[in-house]
Amino acid sequence: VITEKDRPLTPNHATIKRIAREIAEARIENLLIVHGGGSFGHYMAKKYGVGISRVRAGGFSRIHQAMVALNRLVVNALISAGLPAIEVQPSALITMRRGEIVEFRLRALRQMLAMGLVPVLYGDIVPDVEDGASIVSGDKIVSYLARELEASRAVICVDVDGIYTEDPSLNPRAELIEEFSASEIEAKLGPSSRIDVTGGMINKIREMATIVSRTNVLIVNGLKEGLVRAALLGEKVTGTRLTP
Ligand code: IP8
Repeated sequence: VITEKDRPLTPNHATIKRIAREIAEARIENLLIVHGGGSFGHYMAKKYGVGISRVRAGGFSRIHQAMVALNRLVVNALISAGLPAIEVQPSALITMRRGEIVEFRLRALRQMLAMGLVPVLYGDIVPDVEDGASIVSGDKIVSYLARELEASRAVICVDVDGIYTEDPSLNPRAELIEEFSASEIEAKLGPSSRIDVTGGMINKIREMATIVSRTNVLIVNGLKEGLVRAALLGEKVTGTRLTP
């Protein structure tokens, strides 16, 4: 949503600005934002190695720096929209083992939330005690934080209307599923069509499936004006509600 995914290192400035405004208008308390890699992180991860193990330090640095560049655009847009947003660097807080989070230092984050700040995290490349480095997806960060911080709601913003019966960019007859039971994932979902080193829609749902029992998860189209705002406000919107 926030980048042109087929064009390397190309942000979608207008959309970033509009979504920042919508988030600010919803006036949510205890808000935390996580964004993905788009044509910044995924492009660089592909360039320097996918499923990275023992990645060269130079690649680690460049993949991270691409994410910092994208994050800066997001944070600046949020601040311009009036939110007290602050970048929080995942690679400084998270340690993984074989691609799973084994440590996530949360103290500063909890304190920021208590002070009314809006932390903005992102998918990142992080140290991995087995593999040297791993990519942590924004989705994994969302599910981890939703669990630890006991989030009541997660609004997931994507470039389609929600979960479909098939990939809508490949099959125009794909139908939107308004309520999707997380237990049906493996039977119903196929892979994404575009570059996504962390697994596209199916991995997004797999991650969210781990939190649906206590967190309301709603997937909406961030490219359509007003949906993010409405979803944050708890209004009824077109999208997919995830159920246990
Ligand atoms: O788009 C991936 O984050 P995602 C971040 O949330 C990198 O999967 C560095 C590829």
